[in-house]
Amino acid sequence: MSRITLSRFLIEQQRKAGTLPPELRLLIETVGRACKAISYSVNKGALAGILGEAGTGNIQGEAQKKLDVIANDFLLDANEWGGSLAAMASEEMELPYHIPGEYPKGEYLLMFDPLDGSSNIDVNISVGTIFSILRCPEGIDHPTQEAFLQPGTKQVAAGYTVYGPQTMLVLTFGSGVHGFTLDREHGSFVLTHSDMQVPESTQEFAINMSNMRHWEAPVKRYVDEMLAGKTGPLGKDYNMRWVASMVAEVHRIITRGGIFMYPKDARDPDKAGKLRIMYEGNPMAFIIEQAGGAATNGYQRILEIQPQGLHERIAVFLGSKEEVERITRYHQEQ
Ligand code: P6P
Repeated sequence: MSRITLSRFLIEQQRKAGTLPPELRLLIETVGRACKAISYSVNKGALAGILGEAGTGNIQGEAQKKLDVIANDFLLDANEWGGSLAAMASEEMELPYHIPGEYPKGEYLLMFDPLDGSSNIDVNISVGTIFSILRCPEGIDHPTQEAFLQPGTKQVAAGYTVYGPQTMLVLTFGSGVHGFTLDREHGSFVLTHSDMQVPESTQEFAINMSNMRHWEAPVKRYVDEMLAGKTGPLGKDYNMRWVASMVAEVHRIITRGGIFMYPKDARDPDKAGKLRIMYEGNPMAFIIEQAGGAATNGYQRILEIQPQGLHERIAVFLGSKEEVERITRYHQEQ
């Protein structure tokens, strides 16, 4: 069977009536190229002297790792000149990045978390890049953050690249979810997982249990029922995972099922949760829903939430439909 590279897949999707406009295809290919460069750097690690702290902080008030900054720069450098974008926004930057005057602008807005889970880098555990693509509202030549503040249902494409034992790019533009594995010998992403589907039921959950004393009642009820196992109300035993890398959790869930939870908790009552809606919640929710799963903030679909700020945080419950529906019901019943 001939190998279908990312470029070939996207060109063939573009040929199908209206599934992928040329400019969007080019943009996705460019993001893929930037992720390849990030993968090569992540894989070099200490050999390239790029582990450890950068000595700088980001808008989130987090200490940046050297690779956070490198990954962010790769994505900016790869995408600023192509002519597809009106602007970019990143977890690592307070304000949107405007396309330099010497380059043409395009109709899309690109948002990304350049290296999610970066606390795992120095201990050699999987990390990833998450990206989300919106259309820039008509008539806006100099997009401020307001242009980005669109609900997740407006996304035209989203994806992540997980830098694990394999480097995999997983992508949707509204016609299902497709996975590509990086072939380092040829330097190309090759289609290896067509039309990925999240199993509707599961026996595996992912949450940081050390925060249990801070959870709200519906989350405590839900997790207690799973911990009760076969003799409990759910009548089955569950297993638990926590990688502290959302991209790795989501990839496991889209591959074999599960539920990922990062709830609001009492540690910081003013925060709706830890994860950011624009470049973590929305892209992952789009991917999971396109793969037949569900994604809510405990009360509503994440994709329907109207964001109020570029770095707004939300609670996230996503994965196998049966489980997300149950914990969402518990929130609604309280
Ligand atoms: P905690 C990584 O920092 C991240 O944003 C997600 O990738 C991950 O799921 C979560 O935070 C881990 O958070 O509180 O367990 O370290």
